[in-house]
Amino acid sequence: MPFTANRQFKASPRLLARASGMHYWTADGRQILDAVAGLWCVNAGHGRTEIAQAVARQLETLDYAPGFQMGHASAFTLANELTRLTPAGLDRVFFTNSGSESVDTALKIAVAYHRVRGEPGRTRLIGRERGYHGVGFGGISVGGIPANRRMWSAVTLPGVDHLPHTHDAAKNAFSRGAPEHGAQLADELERLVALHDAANIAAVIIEPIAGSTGVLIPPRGYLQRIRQICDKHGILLIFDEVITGFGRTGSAFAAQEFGVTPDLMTLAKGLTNGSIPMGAVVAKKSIYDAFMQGPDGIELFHGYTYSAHPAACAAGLATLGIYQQERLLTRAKTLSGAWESAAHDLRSLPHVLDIRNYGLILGIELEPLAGKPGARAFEAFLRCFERGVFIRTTGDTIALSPPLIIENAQIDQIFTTLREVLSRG
Ligand code: PXG
Repeated sequence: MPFTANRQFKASPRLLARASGMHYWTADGRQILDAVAGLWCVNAGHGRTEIAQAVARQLETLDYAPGFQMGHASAFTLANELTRLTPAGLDRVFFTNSGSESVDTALKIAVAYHRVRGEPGRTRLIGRERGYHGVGFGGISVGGIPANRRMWSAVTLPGVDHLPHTHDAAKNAFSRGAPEHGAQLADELERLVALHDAANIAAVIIEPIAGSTGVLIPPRGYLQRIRQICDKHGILLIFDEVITGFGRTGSAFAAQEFGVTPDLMTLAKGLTNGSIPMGAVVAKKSIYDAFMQGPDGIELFHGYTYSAHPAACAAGLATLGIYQQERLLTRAKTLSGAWESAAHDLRSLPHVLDIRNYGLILGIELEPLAGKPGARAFEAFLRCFERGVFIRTTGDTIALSPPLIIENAQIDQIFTTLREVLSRG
């Protein structure tokens, strides 16, 4: 089982059987409010019939279409619809099947881009401590989660450095929205450039808001500064928007929310509302064009059997339609005030070290139990689940990211349940 304590789970399984709107139902019929949107992906809520019907229609019409030297119309339609939402200039799309594949694809495009432009020395990649970029070898190499790297440290990619993470509990605890302190941490990138020479560096990849490692919101001005330094040295900037994309922050993408445009962005999850696996890399046209200058023939030796799978394209098109019709991509802005104040009301409960929020994202960091990291938050997860609310924990941080269709009464239910659970200490 993925990232699961197999023996514990099998001793006491938690099986989901059905989902609709804001809720799951367990195999034994209990209704559970979903405060995580599955795993940060079901942004339009569960069981959307428009998506199910579009997928069914697609499978009956064209079940599979090979993507190598062949195409089908919905792949291009989805790419066009998607790039109506992405920042101006980011209008070339490569489809994958997951966030991990999107990350490895983006890293490969970045390195190849410099090579086709005649700068083959630019191969080094820079990630960040506490970054999560999936589980491919590329992703764990630029990622900064010790447990995800430890077993494979001898076989991660060479030529990778990490910027420091931006979490500064001493200065920024209980920040509402973007924290005040830490923009200067971007200058660490200058240090790496001085050390290696820009002529050897291909790209920097960061999550605008780090999700999996405990909800780390970028300090004010940090992303802008990273962008400036990348521009100064011709380094590509990749935003991993697998979690922050599709309305999570209150804008379609974090790039727009923070006013910083990357050169490449990696997407997945919300692209199909979690219904059919699909990811994408969106690139600036100038990157695409660089590949079109070489000899006629295959320009990028990369792709997947299921790139732009027709069922995933149908799901993606139906999903983007729902986001637009229901104005879901900006709904987090409307709700974030209520979300933020309900969240920060938990501040005085026992063992709460920090509460951090942005859009419809929340991290509540708990004091670890002595000698048992993660155990206190996991206990809270189990108690919330017993009380009918599904939360997610990472280490000792509770991470919430509900579907964007959430109503105020459901926000109340989440925080009332958390209050009961955390009050017990
Ligand atoms: N990048 C980012 C920023 C992610 O959050 C991936 C890449 C990889 O995506 P795939 O589709 O290969 O899993 C992710 C995935 C959690 C959690 O609870 C987060 C993810 C996956 C599972 C659980 O924090 N993010």
